[in-house]
Amino acid sequence: MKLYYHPVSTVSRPVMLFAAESGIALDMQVVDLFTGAHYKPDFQAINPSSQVPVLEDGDFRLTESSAILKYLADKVNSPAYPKDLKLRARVNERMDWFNTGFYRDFAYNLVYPQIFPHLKRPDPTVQAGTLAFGCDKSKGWLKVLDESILGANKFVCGNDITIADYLGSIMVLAAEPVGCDLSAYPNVSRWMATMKSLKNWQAVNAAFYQYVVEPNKGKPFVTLADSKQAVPA
Ligand SMILES: N[C@@H](CCC(=O)N[C@@H](CS)C(=O)NCC(=O)O)C(=O)O
Repeated sequence: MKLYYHPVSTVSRPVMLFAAESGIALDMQVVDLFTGAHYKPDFQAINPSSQVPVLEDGDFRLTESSAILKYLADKVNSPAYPKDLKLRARVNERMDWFNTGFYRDFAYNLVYPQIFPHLKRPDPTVQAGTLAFGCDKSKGWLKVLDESILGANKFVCGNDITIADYLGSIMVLAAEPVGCDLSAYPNVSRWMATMKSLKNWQAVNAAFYQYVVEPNKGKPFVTLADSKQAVPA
């Protein structure tokens, strides 16, 4: 199987991490988002949405990180995507929660407009409003993650790791380039420490640290601390 990816991409890395941890061999094909390779006709023929990741399994092509994780897990019969109807529904629920709730507000309304020039709003008032909105919404999502989703559980669907943990933890890692402190969320911090101890975590996230976290160190950013909402009790 072939994976079109970029090593910095937030939605490529969960697939890379899950594949590495599960011993799934993938033919890795970089699509250089930094030089606009995803807008070239040869890649648009593969994914008209001009995005990574894309999985190819023979003549079957699949986009969307969440769908790719589910496909790969089923392909190797992984316990990280349980077969039981209700356990599986819970994994799907958590993945949708990260993808359509947390990630949208945390990454696209708080972190990315500050570190990726093409996602910065051209009008300073709009930029400030976007960040303030993203900040407040993110605090709400993190409170839910900390208290209701994780609580005393080791992972987001209970005490066994699932593909929802691979997806969600890489999304939460987006906190690091802007220096968002997660210590107000002890269960999130504990879960992230567990995920960071995975054998392949460092290798999979090395380019993200090199090209995104390190160059932004020491710069002034709006962080969760700037939210108008009080820190959750
Ligand atoms: N919903 C898609 C999102 C894919 C996505 O946003 N990929 C980013 C990399 S993190 C990308 O390819 N961006 C290039 C662009 O949109 O210009 C997924 O989960 O796979």
